[in-house]
Amino acid sequence: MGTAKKEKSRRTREGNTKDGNLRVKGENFYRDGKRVKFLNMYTKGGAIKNKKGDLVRAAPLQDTATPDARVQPDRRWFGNSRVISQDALTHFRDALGETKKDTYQVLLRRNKLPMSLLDEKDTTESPKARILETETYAHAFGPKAQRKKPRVAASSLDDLVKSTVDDHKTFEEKQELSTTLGLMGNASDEQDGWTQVAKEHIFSKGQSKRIWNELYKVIDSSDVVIHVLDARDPLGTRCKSVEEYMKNETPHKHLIYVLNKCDLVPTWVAAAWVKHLSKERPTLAFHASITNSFGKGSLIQLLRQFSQLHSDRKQISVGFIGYPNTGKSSIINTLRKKKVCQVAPIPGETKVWQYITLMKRIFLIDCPGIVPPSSKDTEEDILFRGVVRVEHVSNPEQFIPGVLKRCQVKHLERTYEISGWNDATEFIELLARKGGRLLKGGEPDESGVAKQILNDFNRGKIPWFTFPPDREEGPKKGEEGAKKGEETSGETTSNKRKADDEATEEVAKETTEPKKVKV
Ligand SMILES: Nc1nc2c(ncn2[C@@H]2O[C@H](COP(=O)(O)OP(=O)(O)OP(=O)(O)O)[C@@H](O)[C@H]2O)c(=O)[nH]1
Ligand SMILES: [Mg+2]
Repeated sequence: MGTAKKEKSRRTREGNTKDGNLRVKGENFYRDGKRVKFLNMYTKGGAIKNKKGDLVRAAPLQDTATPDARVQPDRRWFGNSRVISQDALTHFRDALGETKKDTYQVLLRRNKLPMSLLDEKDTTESPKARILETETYAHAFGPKAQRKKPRVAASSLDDLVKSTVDDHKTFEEKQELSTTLGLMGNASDEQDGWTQVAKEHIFSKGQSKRIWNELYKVIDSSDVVIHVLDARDPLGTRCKSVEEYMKNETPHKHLIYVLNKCDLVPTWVAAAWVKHLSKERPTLAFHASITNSFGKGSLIQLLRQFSQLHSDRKQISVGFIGYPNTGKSSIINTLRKKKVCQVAPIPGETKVWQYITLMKRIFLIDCPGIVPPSSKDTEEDILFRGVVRVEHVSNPEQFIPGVLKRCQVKHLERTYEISGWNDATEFIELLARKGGRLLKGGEPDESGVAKQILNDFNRGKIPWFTFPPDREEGPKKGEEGAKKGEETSGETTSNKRKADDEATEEVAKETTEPKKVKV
């Protein structure tokens, strides 16, 4: 203890420079001036009144008189305000809108701009669109009606019908999305206490609250979200509601598509799907395999670019989301070139989210498969997306006509080496006889064989794919060669695979000690 000066120099000497009361001899070092004032507010802070009860001095913060305040004239007060003309603002808004729409451009440092002022408001939400506010009921109808002619945007009846149909479609889409968005994990297509079709419990897999919570955790922690799609049915395995959620709630996160299992479809199909999906988001074709992958180099390159975009951050996290069994964990294993995540040909293999280090600055997050609840999807749709474990399906033979419809006869003949069936029952019987799967009395084991077929279908043993939009007729001229390759991804891939291997080596160099954190 000593004088303030001495005490201060002692503290500097000892490296204890944090602010606080200096303990000076003879002074009250428990309370400083600020604290004393604060405490006085409690003890002496009441209003002072005279004998008659008139207010002499109001309590702190209760004074109604405006204090004499004067703003010091200083040009700095006006330094930051900028005025721009309406034209310039419109031009800026247009340019901003374009950039935001373009998925290949990224808007950086959003929080430096007054985004809410610059965003164009959605016109459908504006009060002008609400008819009763612009034109009251009494104005249009009744004895005092003043309206001569209704204002209709369409010029002809056909136009009106078309716009009504369009409106209805958008309304239905919006409603469909809002049910899935609102409940996310609270799935039930029950309306007014009754359900249209009693769905088996297994067809609601991937919709539980627990899974959605995992999804939210992954989205919250990621800067880049990779939506993994199955190349055989990209639109079926797209989670529209999650995309919508991300567009509204987390517009600053990057969402990209990866079309996995490209080895199971002809090259022209994969190329057409990539072209189609690229209109909406950056899309990459991928084949997940530790030894013989495709598209790995481009994916790593893309992730590098993202990490460079956010060079101010210490690291970026990349989340993998999508339907169960689309190969999310397999892609992570491919990128790391070793088995870091559990992979299985059954849906629901990944149960909880999981962090994996790819490079010093890039982390990957594996997410369990999700299935957005939809009232439109039939059990067949859900089953053929590989969401359900086939062994739990009761009466699997009811889905075999669906398999026959989706697959070409020649592919089925080649896979099972049988021919000459007319319908699903005959097909199952032929197969059962060939494989010797018979029950007592020579009856074919229908359900066992049907389960086998469904498994083969989902695991890619039977070739099938959905046609890309506008390409139902098959490959174009230049793509014929690719079609010969059918089940492989064609010749061009071999060159690219070389590039992939180079990228792998780079990752191997950069990867730090494998660090796997299970949360
Ligand atoms: N042919 C082929 N099969 C693949 C490919 N990627 C993954 N698979 C297979 O698909 C199955 C499912 O892969 P997973 O990585 O477990 O899928 P997931 O998306 O993690 O599934 P969940 O954890 O259930 O959500 C495995 O049997 C993989 O071998 C691919 O590119 N081509
Ligand atoms: Mg997984």
